[in-house]
Amino acid sequence: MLRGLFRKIGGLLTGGRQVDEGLFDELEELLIEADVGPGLAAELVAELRREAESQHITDADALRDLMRSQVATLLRAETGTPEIVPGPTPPSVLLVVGVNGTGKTTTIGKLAHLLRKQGRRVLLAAADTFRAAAIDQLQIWAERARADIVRHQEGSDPGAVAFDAIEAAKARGADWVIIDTAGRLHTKSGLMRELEKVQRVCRRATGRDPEEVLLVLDATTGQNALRQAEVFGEAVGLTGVVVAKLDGTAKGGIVLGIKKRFGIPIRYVGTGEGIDDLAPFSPEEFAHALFE
Ligand SMILES: Nc1nc2c(ncn2[C@@H]2O[C@H](COP(=O)(O)OP(=O)(O)OP(=O)(O)O)[C@@H](O)[C@H]2O)c(=O)[nH]1
Ligand SMILES: [Mg+2]
Repeated sequence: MLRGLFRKIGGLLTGGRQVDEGLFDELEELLIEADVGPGLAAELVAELRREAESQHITDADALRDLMRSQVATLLRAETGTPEIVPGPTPPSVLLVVGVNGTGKTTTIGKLAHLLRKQGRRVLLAAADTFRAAAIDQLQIWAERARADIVRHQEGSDPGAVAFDAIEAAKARGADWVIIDTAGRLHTKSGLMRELEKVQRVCRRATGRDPEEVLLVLDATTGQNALRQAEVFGEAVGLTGVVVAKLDGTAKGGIVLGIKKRFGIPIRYVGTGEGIDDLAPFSPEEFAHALFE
């Protein structure tokens, strides 16, 4: 699924090449190129160098195995499971946030489908009221995934949509409410406040925090993703990240940076535009894909 994510790195650590300083330098360059970020790339390579020395590793194949386990360890979620877990009583609430066009609405369609396949009743809340087209787009996903939807008019209050959706979910016995929100520039504080309001409304309707606040990141945006995670994290307290569009890039490095810097678990990865193109994130698979 993630094949070729880091093609060049895979090419570097093969073919019985000897481990020397030049190899570590090249590796660091390639990690930076793959959006791992200069600081983290240097850190990873320094640690790899130390381990390689202490284990007397001299060929690239063994170094590759060492790096795979290093990366898998970094990515393993210390807290909780990689997949979403429902709250104590239904409905559980999943709030989806992120900047414009990262893949929020598409991810919601895929998630609804995933939960439906597990026999859960799902209700989508069209709290991206900014454009009529956004509401229609969510409606189409609801139909595809066989989920319910609560929608209001274009331009209506997103908080009111979230509240009505949760009330409808209670009445209909839905297990999950997934709230779509308008993409927003993380630099616009007014819009960030609006998001906080939606979250407060959720608390009022259920008496607890949303089970999940998922930030959807576009894998192709590079290091700016870190800034997005920081700002959305401050505003609404993220519980997890979905990295969408991993199929469209050879630069999956932000996954490492996000986990390392914020400790937020990567819950799912998006690998295409289809309804089945979402998979629970696997650190082992990701570490393996580094060198395929
Ligand atoms: N290749 C690929 N395309 C994706 C993926 N996820 C979403 N897309 C595409 O990215 C584009 C934007 O997706 P949306 O789901 O509308 O993004 P959004 O975050 O809801 O956008 P706004 O509501 O405008 O902020 C669409 O063309 C999707 O088909 C993915 O995992 N892989
Ligand atoms: Mg959208």
